[in-house]
Amino acid sequence: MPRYLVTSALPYANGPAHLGHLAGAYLPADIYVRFLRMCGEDVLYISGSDEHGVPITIKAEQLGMTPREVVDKYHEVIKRDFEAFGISFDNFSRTERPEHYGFAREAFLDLLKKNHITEKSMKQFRCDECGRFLPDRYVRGTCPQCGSSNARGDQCDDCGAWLDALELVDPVCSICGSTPVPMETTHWFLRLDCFQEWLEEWLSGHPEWKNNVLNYCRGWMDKGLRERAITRDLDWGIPVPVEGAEGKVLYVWFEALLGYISGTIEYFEKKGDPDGWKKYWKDPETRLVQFIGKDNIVFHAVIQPAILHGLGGYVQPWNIPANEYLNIKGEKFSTSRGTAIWLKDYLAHFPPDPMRYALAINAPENRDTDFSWDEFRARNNELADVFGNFINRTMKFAHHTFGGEVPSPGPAGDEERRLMEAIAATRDEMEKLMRGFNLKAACLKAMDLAREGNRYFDRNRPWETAKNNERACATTIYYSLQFVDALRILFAPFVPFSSAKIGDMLGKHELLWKKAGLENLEPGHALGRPEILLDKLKKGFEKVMYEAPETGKDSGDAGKVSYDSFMKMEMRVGRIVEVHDVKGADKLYRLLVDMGGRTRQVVAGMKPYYTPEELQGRKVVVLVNLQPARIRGVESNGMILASDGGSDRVRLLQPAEDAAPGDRIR
Ligand code: B3M
Ligand code: ZN
Repeated sequence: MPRYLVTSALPYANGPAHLGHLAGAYLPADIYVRFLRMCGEDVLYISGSDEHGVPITIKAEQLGMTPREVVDKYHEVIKRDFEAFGISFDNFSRTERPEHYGFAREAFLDLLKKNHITEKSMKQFRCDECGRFLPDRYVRGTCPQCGSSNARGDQCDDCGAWLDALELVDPVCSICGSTPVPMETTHWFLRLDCFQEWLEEWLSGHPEWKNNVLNYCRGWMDKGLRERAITRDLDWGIPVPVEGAEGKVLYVWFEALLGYISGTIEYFEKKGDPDGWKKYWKDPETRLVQFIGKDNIVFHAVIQPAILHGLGGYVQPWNIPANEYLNIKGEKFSTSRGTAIWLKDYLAHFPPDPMRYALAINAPENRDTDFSWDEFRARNNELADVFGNFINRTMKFAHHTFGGEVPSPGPAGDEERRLMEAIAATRDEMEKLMRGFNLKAACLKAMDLAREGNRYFDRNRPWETAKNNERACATTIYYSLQFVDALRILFAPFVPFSSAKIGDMLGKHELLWKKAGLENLEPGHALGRPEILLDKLKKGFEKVMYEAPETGKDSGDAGKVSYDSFMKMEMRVGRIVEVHDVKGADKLYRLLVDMGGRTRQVVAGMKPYYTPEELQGRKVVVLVNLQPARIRGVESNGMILASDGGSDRVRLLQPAEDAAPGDRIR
């Protein structure tokens, strides 16, 4: 009997989860595992926070926090928001754990011993301005493969190419915008080239995989694999376990892939079964299914299999159903770029199921899709009208006409037989689609079936037969209730919260896929109270998400802000420690500001009003939790406050002499 080990890409703990995460690698995985569990399969669903690498250190610098503070904060936020959306991990682990360090180190040393890793010197970009090496996202430029300006030192966001920063066209330092210089440094390389033959053979054994994944891998193979640096000059991450590697850590994409295994080990440790993980990761009966976004294909379908093959004895991915991107106004959702609709902002106003349904039925399974609030409203109202309304009116009849019990039906006619057959046929078609990762098509089938139920109800007019043919009415409501139970089952992977509510209304919670289409509700079975499953939404409903928080109740007029709103703005004392020009910008300074032990970079239009000497060492007031921005290509993390009395009188706010950097302004 096969067992399923399902994973979702480990989200970087550098910000909250957004709709793009959900649509890409988490909702599809959750729909799939819920379905498999309903089929009685042995399933384990593992994910966790990816807590190392440059995405974390850049965020830490932007926020003036330590990397550990960033990951501790966002690991909890991401975990909380996914759970609120019903993403049913068996374990949501994290890579900033000693056990993960140990596992990753062992793997590195094992590969080194087997000569799958070699030490070499290489050129790496360094910024003289910032006085540091620039691994991965610390360099930006134009992608040599697709020409996108969205390329960063290790990967192009648009075409997903895994790059060497030195390949970038017009590279610039992401921090200060200056041109970096290639410098000699030593790193350890995974000898990917040695795996080319084995990988081609292994990949050729998966013709059933999605085309976007296979085409992508084929492109990589055709170019010829070469050895890749899997260590970095960073002080945050897992130190390289080799003498003489001080100041170097394992490349996040090497060790995070091992996070799936260490997260499984953690799960079984917690269950008191320390060897339990082995049957999932070492027994060929396991089907490893990895849900990811398309930008992670190379790491999961090329790098990870090479590592696992090099280690020996591990299962390989059975399928990698990578999704394309969910975009908003044509732009990929991105935490690091701050273009996102955060799960917590959505959940503050709306329930999870309508969004689960909208993202499932519009899933970017084979091409990028664009999210819009209008489309979401249409899907929400479709769910409320077709699915919710049918259930509501059936339940209302069962209560008003049949005293809250399942009525005894008359003999089933053709209509009823056809209805029950339609359920069974949909159940089997959906199973085939789900097992083939065509989750969107499966969702559409379920909604088509729900429409069928409404048509049956309308054709048999129970509101009339209740008055003139109670037996016929009882038959209609009896079969409509069986149909409601079938919808409860078939929609459960997509809208689990609504399915559970229907279970409360029916007094039936068993979730077995094969029972959809059977008459599971006996005549006389007592029913729960009917309740409205979903509210319809009016045009412009989403404004509530973008309005400023409620003004204070006692103010009586808009325009005033409540104390709570004011306190959301975090202002602190800072001291300017460095003043730099910004290339090509005659009004801007790039300032380094000491915030009490940590320095943050802020771009300020102060050049017309102050000389560098007047600014050097000056104490200022900084708004620190302003969304990071890029001004003339230079990262700016915060705002320095000044009074503006017109173009000839702009004066910096001046904290008291004895105020110290880091002091909070209240
Ligand atoms: N942290 C997600 C990303 O590229 C990356 C996945 C790791 S899965 C081991 O946004
Ligand atoms: Zn590219």
